[in-house]
Amino acid sequence: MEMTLRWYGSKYDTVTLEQIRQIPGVKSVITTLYDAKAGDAWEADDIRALKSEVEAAGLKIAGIESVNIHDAIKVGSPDREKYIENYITTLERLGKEDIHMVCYNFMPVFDWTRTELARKRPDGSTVLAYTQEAVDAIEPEKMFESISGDTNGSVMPGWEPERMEHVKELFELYKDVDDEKLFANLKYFLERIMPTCDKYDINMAIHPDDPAWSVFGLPRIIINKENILRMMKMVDDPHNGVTFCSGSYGTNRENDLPDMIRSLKGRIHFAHVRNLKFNSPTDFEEAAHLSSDGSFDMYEIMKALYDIGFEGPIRPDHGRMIWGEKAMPGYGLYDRALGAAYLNGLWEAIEKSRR
Ligand SMILES: [Mn+2]
Repeated sequence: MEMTLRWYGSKYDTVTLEQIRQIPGVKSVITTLYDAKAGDAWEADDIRALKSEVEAAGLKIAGIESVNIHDAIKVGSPDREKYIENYITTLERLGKEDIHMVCYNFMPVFDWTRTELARKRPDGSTVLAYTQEAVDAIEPEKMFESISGDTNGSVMPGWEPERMEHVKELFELYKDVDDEKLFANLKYFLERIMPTCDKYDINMAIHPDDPAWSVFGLPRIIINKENILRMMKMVDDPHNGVTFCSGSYGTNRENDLPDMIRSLKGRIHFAHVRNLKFNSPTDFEEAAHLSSDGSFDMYEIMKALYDIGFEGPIRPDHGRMIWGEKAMPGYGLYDRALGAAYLNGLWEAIEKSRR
């Protein structure tokens, strides 16, 4: 595996490349053109500029998170062709710059859902949290407003204000889209882009839905082992793969994470590894990466990745906000650096114990 950190670009991130460079074992970043709109073809010059900036700091780009998918592709409207063409152009330009992993998601309307961005934990740190009760009590249009006070001034991925202004219209767009339609539209998209992925050796890595169940009555398909294996078979190309995100699949306590990892051998192209602490099956908060701080066995998760021969980029995921840091919720430097060090430690121990 290749340890990385997510970086939003110097215009948006409070964390610098110089800081990332000093985290032991981190030699590359996962990044994106954060101002690119879903559906745009990325300019080759912008990709090159991003790459030079990262390389000037002594790091590499291990992959892109994310190249977002336009809603027309997800709902399967006739104008999707134009947006698929743009997506293919972006993939070609990334491939030409020697970038070979692209994370994306196929979630309708909301990229991810949390009901609190700064829940206080007993140690005084703050974390993102979710309660089903809070979701059930709120109108979807109010969702953004309800959390926007706690963003520390950051633009949250998938919750861009200009997008949230149109939430009502987005819901209208998805009203006839059920799980089966969403699967069909995903298949159509993948079949169209696979020749380009094969040509440039680009690993597509779908991010699971977060939380891994339907919210606000919207369809959700990338939620469990059955569905993800269906998707792998539906377009049976090694470049059609997965971002294994423990914190997202793990929201559903019925998902056996190490077992899911083992069933996806050869198809996990990217891993997000983090821990959650459950207070009830539908009330959870993000914890430190350490197993004993949350509800997951992080050793078993890393061991499963080791056992399937995982060689792709991996990153610590959302961290707690600690030591007075002010950053995008989940994306401060300190706790993610601790997470990277811990995951590296687990990996070293597993590796040596297997020799
Ligand atoms: Mn994730």
